[in-house]
Amino acid sequence: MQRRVSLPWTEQPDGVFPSVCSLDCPDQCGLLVHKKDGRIVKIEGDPSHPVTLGAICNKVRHLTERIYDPKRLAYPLKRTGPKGEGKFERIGWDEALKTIAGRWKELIAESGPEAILPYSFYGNMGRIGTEGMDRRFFHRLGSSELERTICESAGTEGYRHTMGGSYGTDPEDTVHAKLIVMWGINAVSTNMHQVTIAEKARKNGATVVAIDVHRNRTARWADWFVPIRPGTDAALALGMMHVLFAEGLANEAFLREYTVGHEELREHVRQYDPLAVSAITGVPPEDIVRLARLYGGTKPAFIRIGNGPQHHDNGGMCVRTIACLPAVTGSWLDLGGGAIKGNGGHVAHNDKALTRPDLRRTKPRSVNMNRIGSALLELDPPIRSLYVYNSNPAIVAPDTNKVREGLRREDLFTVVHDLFLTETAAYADIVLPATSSLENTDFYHSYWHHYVQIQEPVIAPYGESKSNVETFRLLAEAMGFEDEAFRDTEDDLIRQALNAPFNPAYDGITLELLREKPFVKVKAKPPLPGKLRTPSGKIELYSKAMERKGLPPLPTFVPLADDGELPFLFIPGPNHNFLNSTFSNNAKHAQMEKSPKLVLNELDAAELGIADGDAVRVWNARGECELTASVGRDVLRGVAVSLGLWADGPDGKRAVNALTPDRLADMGGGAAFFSGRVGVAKIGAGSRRDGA
Ligand SMILES: Nc1nc2c(c(=O)[nH]1)N[C@H]1C(S)=C(S)[C@@H](COP(=O)(O)OP(=O)(O)OC[C@H]3O[C@@H](n4cnc5c(=O)[nH]c(N)nc54)[C@H](O)[C@@H]3O)O[C@H]1N2
Ligand SMILES: Nc1nc2c(c(=O)[nH]1)N[C@H]1C(S)=C(S)[C@@H](COP(=O)(O)OP(=O)(O)OC[C@H]3O[C@@H](n4cnc5c(=O)[nH]c(N)nc54)[C@H](O)[C@@H]3O)O[C@H]1N2
Ligand code: SF4
Ligand SMILES: [Mo]
Repeated sequence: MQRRVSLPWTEQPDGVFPSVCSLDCPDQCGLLVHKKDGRIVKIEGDPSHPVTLGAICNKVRHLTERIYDPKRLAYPLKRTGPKGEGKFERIGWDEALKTIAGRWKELIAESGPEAILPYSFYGNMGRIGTEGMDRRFFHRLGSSELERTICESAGTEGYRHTMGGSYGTDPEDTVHAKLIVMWGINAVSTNMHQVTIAEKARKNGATVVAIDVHRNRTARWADWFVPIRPGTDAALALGMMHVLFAEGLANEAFLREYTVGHEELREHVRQYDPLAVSAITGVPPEDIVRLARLYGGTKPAFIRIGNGPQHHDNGGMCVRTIACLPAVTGSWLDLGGGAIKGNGGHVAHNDKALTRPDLRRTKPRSVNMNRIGSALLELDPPIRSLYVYNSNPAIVAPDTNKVREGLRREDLFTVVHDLFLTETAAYADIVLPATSSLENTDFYHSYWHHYVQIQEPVIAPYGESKSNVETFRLLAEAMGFEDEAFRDTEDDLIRQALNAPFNPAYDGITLELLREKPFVKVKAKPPLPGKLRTPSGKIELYSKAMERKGLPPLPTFVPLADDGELPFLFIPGPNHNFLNSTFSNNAKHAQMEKSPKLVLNELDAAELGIADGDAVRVWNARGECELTASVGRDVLRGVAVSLGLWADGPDGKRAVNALTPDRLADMGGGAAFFSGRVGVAKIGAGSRRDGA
């Protein structure tokens, strides 16, 4: 297998091609794509990848079925029926581009470019197609700007207040950990190689603890599962700090040298004694003490912080607080200790060169993607056109009934660029077909491990589909934009991204090197010892920056917002066999996942007359959906967990975001998917629909 070949890969009928998984998953696995007679026949892990080592998930093992799914879009479409119904007819790219550019020119003449809004996320993590040519285009257009906050932004901001940015432990080092805490992360499903590494550490005597609201796959695999009430993790972390300080397990030398505010913190956590914390979290006081002793007494201790605690009203503060724990024990200085929330800072490329904010002439209004429904329905002056790519907001955004009401607006001109006719695309005026990542050139880096990689096209574009980069180039041309920025080739864009003088981790990494070596590790340094990018240069246990923003300067437990009186806190998380809504429309993956479940405590279920396997209606004032009850002891009372962002069923009742609030979290404009309340009833048992 060679990377340098005489023919482009697309023109070689047979071979095995090193590739990279493009999905929004921390592992960013190295892949080997097998091609026979011009078609991909098999996708497997690349054993030479230093972190992912040839193991990949089932989702991507079956990716070929998605790439050649007969439902895949092969040409542009124009809507012929009512919005949402999904009736379209085939058109050519010329007509599609002319229609879009024509309509946009009219809208700009009437209302200015801010009437147009892009909406995108990371359906494909390739940087030049997802935060490159697209951003250039919308900067030059002068459109409203989208705040891309749907995933990790509350936690990222919370972590930044403590640690100065997305810098954590190198996951490869965590094999040396003797305690691994999976905190609100379902790593068996969502970060499988962290589990592989933890498994090796466990063979060397490490203990694995899972702190979660659900006895999920990760909790079952862990040595100790600590169930906690949703949204109360900050209290647990503060209770652990209480014990660490009280029992002399705090690392005083580390606190003096590397932190600010430790004296204030020591005083502040006195109030979080195990009894008080137990009342908030539901974790028994003796378990709080045991957990703190285990954490303070084991070296190295590593915490993998997941998305669970931060998809709440108080998510930023929760993550900031958990991130203070390694500072109290000084575990940052132990090889494999510390924490990972996200490691994007280590691999930060030259974003300015890629996105070209200088192409924008005026400061735009900005729209938080978590409020897309309200934005479409309420903004004044209104959004008159929406361009969606790399995302499926009709399924993934909070409060989807509101989102769909917005998408139904007759006066909204909507364009969707995707591989499939998604639930969102069903509302589009024009649908454009997108290539899969294996049909594109792009540049990838993980937000967990420290490797960068490029993808080169393995197969020719499916039908008439086009990549994001090419589509935005064509749109620029149709709009009459003559800037050089739109003439850059894929290779130019990658070179510009790699030329990042502010990040020495990229020194010596060139496109040529990436063409020769499939995986290159950036030269990242551990966050400590050294100077952090916080205002003080140290870990900020007390944050003046937060104080200035009106936030509590010390880590603090803040209860969830009031979401009404319904009995259950609803936690609609992702599932094992889909990647957000991706794969939910592919028969193989839906079959592997079986049915959309609602996990209930057996005592709650008994009170409601619900048995395992019953169809249940879940509702609140925002909407309703129908799921299958999974009854047992996997959640605490008053908690209902659903798994996966399912495509609408025939009756359209499986979309859990019909129930989620579009409130913004405490930091970063983040989403609060997991802070909504619902009622649950058995279907067919005179089910109540109060609150609906
Ligand atoms: N198979 C698969 N892998 C994925 C994805 C997918 O959809 N499917 N999505 C990808 C993406 S985009 C992301 S961001 C990551 C997300 O992956 P993770 O970081 O694992 O985040 P979630 O799965 O959202 O939530 C993790 C866990 O948090 C728990 N949880 C919810 N609320 C709380 C709480 O208040 N406290 C605690 N302690 N736990 C809580 C949930 O029960 C869940 O088990 O996974 C990526 N990988
Ligand atoms: N209830 C609930 N809602 C959630 C979450 C949750 O845990 N619970 N998780 C949230 C999180 S963490 C995230 S990250 C978001 C993710 O939400 P999205 O980013 O919307 O993720 P997907 O549902 O995977 O949709 C990605 C879409 O991009 C398309 N796509 C893939 N590659 C390309 C390409 O190269 N070009 C174009 N034009 N399109 C492409 C795919 O076909 C797919 O339709 O969902 C959020 N929503
Ligand atoms: S989805 Fe994640 S685990 Fe699966 S192949 Fe892609 S990067 Fe690897
Ligand atoms: Mo995400």
